Amino acid sequence: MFGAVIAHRGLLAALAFLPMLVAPAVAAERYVDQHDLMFVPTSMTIKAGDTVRFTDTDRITHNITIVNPDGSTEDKGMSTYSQHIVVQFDKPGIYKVICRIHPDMKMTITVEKP
Ligand SMILES: [Cu+2]
Repeated sequence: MFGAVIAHRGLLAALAFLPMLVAPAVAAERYVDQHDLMFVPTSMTIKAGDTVRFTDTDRITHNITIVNPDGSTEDKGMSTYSQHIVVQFDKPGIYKVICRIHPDMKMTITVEKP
């Protein structure tokens, strides 16, 4: 009986680790600055499911608008100095990121299959 309890606990311990063994790679967070009226960097390649943290390091207000691969847009809002906006990219494709306030600010994010 005692041995059975020990074995049971061992099985539970093994099951607890199972998700770590079978789970896909954890999504990464990548970083982009809005600096000197530019996105830095101006392009990056990420995996589907990753998030990108856009940080406004200018002392002015910027906007984050995502242009999806199909041309539709999603306005993610405004940021001011030191604030950030986090966007998750779930589907593969080529996305543009623009600032509605400063038309010259743009970057490309290529999202690959995970
Ligand atoms: Cu801007």
